[in-house]
Amino acid sequence: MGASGIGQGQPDDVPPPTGKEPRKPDAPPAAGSPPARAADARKPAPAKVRSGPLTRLREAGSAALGSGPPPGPARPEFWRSPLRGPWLTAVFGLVLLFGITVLFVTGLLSYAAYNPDLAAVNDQTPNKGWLGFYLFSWPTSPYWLYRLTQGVHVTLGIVLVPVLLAKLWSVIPKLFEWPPVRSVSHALERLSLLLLVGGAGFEFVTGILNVQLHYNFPGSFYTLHFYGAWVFIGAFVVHVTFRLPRALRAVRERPGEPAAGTEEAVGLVSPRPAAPTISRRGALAMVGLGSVALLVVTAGQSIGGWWRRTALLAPHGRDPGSGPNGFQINKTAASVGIRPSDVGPAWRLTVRGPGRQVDLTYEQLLAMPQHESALPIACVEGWSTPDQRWGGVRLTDLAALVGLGVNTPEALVESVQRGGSFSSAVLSDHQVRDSRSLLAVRVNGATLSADHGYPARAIIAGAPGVHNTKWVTRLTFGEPA
Ligand SMILES: Nc1nc2c(c(=O)[nH]1)N[C@H]1C(S)=C(S)[C@@H](COP(=O)(O)O)O[C@H]1N2
Ligand SMILES: [Mo]
Repeated sequence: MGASGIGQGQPDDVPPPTGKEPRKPDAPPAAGSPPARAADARKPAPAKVRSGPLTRLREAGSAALGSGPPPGPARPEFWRSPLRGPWLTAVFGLVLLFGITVLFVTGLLSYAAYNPDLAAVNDQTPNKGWLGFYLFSWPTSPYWLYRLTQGVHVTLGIVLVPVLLAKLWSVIPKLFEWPPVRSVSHALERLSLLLLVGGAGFEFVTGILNVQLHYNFPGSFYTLHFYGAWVFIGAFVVHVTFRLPRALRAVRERPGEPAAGTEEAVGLVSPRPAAPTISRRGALAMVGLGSVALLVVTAGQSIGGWWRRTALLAPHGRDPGSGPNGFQINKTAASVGIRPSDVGPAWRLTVRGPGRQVDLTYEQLLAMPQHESALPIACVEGWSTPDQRWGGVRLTDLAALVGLGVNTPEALVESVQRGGSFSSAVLSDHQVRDSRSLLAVRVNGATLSADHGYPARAIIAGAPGVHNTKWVTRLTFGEPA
């Protein structure tokens, strides 16, 4: 801590000033001090820090020779906000530690919910290798599980944006650290920060573009967001390991920061702070208010029903229409090229099992035992609907048509839709066997609308929306031939 008194005329053994002490906004920059550096802070102050015209001259000379920071953001005194300091950075950091952990876990769950190991058509990242080590067969109960985890993932991701931006703002002087690289370990640390900041930006940007339906990035969203998450979380773990103790120490102290020049303060506390226009707690409250505002205009899309009207940022629109089919539609029939002839009188449901096949007309399907189940649609984009009352035929009853008994195997569900990664899906055996899983022909007492999948669609307990295939024309039970 030898440098803590630099520029403030304090001997080294004087403790750093506390936040209660009045600051001196107009105090001149620490003229004789070299830029505060963590390494310097640990060394005893060299004699030359006594400021004076001679020292200043020497400083100017060494700057000219390239050893000092160039004018501009690399100089600590360039940054003048009196708010920056270990306390504020630590508070934002701890909020992000909690929030990003939840984002990562719910993100991994979202991938698991697709049952990617079951079949190639379910897997958007087939080359994941051991990154899929944690995968498990997605349960059908509780049936609202995906609605919850994905709603939390998307809503929290949006709500954390102000906190992320504030955290980056609070540490921005460090981006311009001088010299940019001091040693091999310092270079490695900076590289990990590049992955951390770049990774965070990448994950938030791809996630938000996806939920806003702007698929304007190269490659598949799933691939980018999945691998990006692993790169980011690696850097995140490294960062938390090194910084958590310091952050915990900082929040236990008062918002007033240690003096400029201490190890904690390096790069954060301005050596030449401007007069404050807001307190640290005030700044924190403003960021919190920003997050709450985003929560209020976002959460409604995951609650659905009446609350959807409050989802000002929902890209699909706030009014899904009225009547039994009046709930959120993802892709309309027209938008994915479903022709009236595909779903007209010529439509057939083909049911295939080992060595057997049955073709049903729409009327024959309606003549089978009809059941009801109340299940939501929960999309990966974070929106969902409250439970809808679906009516149709149990998947197990359809399996029975091709001679399969109680131990119904997994099933490939295919749509009349040509192409598109969501036109087919493989359901696990326990998804098929769940008595709530239907090939639905009705919803809320009415015939399915064209956009909700007429003549028939899959409705699977607990599954993500993407596995509720619309405009179904073929079911293949067991090993696809
Ligand atoms: N054939 C087909 N089925 C599909 C899709 C699709 O694009 N094509 N989208 C899926 C997705 S991603 C969701 S969230 C749900 C949405 O169902 P809804 O439009 O009836 O609300 O349908 C699923 N079924
Ligand atoms: Mo979806």
